[in-house]
Amino acid sequence: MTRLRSEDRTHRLGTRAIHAGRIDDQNAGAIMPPIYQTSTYRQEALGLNKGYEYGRTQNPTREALERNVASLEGAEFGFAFGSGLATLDAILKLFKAGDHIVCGDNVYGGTMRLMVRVYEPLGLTFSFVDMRNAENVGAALRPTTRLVYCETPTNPMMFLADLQAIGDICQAHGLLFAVDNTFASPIFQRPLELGADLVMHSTTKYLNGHSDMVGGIVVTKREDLAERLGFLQNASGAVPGPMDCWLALRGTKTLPLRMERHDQNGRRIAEWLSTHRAVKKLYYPGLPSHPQHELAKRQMRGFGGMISFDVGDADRARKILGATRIFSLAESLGGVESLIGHPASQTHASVPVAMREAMGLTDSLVRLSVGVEEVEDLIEDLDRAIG
Ligand code: P1T
Repeated sequence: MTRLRSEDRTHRLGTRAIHAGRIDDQNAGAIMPPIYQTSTYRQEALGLNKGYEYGRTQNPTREALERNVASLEGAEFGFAFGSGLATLDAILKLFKAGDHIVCGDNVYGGTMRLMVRVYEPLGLTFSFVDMRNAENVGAALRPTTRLVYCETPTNPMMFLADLQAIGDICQAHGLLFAVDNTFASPIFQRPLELGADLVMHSTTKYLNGHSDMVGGIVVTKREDLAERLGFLQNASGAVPGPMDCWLALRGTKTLPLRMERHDQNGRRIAEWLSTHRAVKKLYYPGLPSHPQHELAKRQMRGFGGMISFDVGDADRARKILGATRIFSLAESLGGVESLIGHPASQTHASVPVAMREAMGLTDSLVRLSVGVEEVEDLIEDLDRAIG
């Protein structure tokens, strides 16, 4: 179980991003955390070791990442996994058959697939509700409800959930509250301060920021949850390798800088799209026209680089997706390079069509992950592609 040390709790966010979790390398004084690429550790005698016994159970590079992200989120404990979905898998294993979970109706397609296709057959029950209105959460509660799970902003509709309001409901009913903070990152949103018990990330995205690994992490302040998650991390064993932890950790050092630029570029491009005649609907919480802009300003410090827009015609969307030159057509998000995607056939293909349509996730919806390139180049690229 990886717990923060006192030195991981000092300083401001931008300094923590670089220093929290630091490994004090006695061997050579390496500035960067060593990659402990080892499956096991020499033991001096039976039962006598340096706190490391086996690579699934403990790894110093992994611990450095866990401390770093826990520190950024204002947590005490962190647990890294082999993917964002492996992280959610561990969270869902906190529950047992018969337990009920309330989840946002717009979440990453793979999140819903894991819940409905893997855990529902094992006896967990789920209600998917529109969390733009916190009252829907209260209305969905049952005597067996144990967890409320939400993304905000959501993938890909950029809907927001009022974390404080949902946190209050959870507290009043003794429920756990877990938030997927992948889209905002701890630089722009810190759910633990607003009532969440667990915060998870796909580290594949903004935390790594360079599209060169797949991983996930969950952090918490609560020792009881940490004990259970630490047990599950070892018992189920979906741990990330040390090299991937190192890549994520290298990424978090520049997270504040990158987020600032994603945010600047995101705002500029959203404003530009808002005046484009081909754009029928635009989803970006940083625009005053976003129905939840006031909430966005209240609970987020920036709005980031994720933008979705609807061009009203699937053929037109397909043409745009094939015509950009700087924006690459690809799944995933949060890297320094800009990506363009089609949620209906890519990231959310596993979501039932009726549910997709009800939330506005149409075949003509295009999703942008705006990178950190020169924004004028990005606008020219989109201008050429949208026509
Ligand atoms: O891909 P993985 O690291 O397992 O993370 C899953 C995941 C969890 N939560 C959110 C909000 C996500 O966006 C994702 C993965 N999303 C994509 C691959 C995507 O392109 O949207």
